[in-house]
Amino acid sequence: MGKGIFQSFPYGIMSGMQFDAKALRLRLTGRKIGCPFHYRETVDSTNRFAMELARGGAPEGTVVLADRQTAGMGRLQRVWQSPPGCNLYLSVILRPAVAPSEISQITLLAGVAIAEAIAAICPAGVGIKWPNDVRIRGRKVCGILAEMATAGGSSAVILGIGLNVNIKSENFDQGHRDTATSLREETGREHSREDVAFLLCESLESWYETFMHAGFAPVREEWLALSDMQGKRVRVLFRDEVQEGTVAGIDRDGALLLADGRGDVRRITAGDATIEKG
Ligand code: BT5
Repeated sequence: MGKGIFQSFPYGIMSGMQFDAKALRLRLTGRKIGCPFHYRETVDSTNRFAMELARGGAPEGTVVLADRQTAGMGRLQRVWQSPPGCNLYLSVILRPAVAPSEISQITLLAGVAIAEAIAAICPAGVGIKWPNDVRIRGRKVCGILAEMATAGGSSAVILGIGLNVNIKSENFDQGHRDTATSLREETGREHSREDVAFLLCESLESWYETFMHAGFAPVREEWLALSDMQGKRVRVLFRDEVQEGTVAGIDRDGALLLADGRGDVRRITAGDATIEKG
């Protein structure tokens, strides 16, 4: 076999295939999430791109999707590994009537919607870890980054989603190779990124409508059913502070509830949670 395709796209067999943005745009036409649809082969960050569109007045439901990001972002300036030809990097513009303090509800809503979409492809082992990870068998398959965009008198939530679809485990960066996974690794086969993206948009649309009509309560209920943290001992690190306890659920606003074993329950609104083994 000559060199070429596998050298320039080392991420999977279908990696040489271009993303069929035209076909996906057609399927999303007329839907609430995914119309309008913007595709770029390369961007620095779809969240940054979507933020610009939102400030320019782009409507709710606008989706930006890229084949590759050169500066994909996690929380707290962390890097989201975003190689070309294998995964999904997308951002959705939403304009819900929620206060900035309630933005975490959108992150949890997205977690539920994504977990359900992924479970349709990979039925076993899908779970959610507070606040923004969707995992399969305890490994991170998807990260979520919700940010607020304000311009003039109006505001928007930029919901960023990075989902590992066809990346092989050996191609993950060293720092998260042992904690990350992809749909391909979990199911033993490649998946059409266009199909997965469509499924995601559909599931997000359905949960967002539920949220707008019935509020956070149904999201919270489903989140608890999908969470793989309930009743487990966790450590939550935020800046230099560590909080430990047993997960007693999430509050009405999305805060994590940690029981300390002496009858006190603390509310945690931000941080990185590690589930203790055993
Ligand atoms: C997140 O941050 O999990 C949010 C990631 C959001 C990425 C999307 S992609 C589309 C949109 N545009 C953007 O620029 N961002 C959003 P956090 O919880 O801080 O997790 C970041 C950590 O996850 C990193 O420090 C690594 O340890 C690990 N990581 C990085 N890339 C990964 C990947 N592709 N798969 C699994 N883990 C990864």
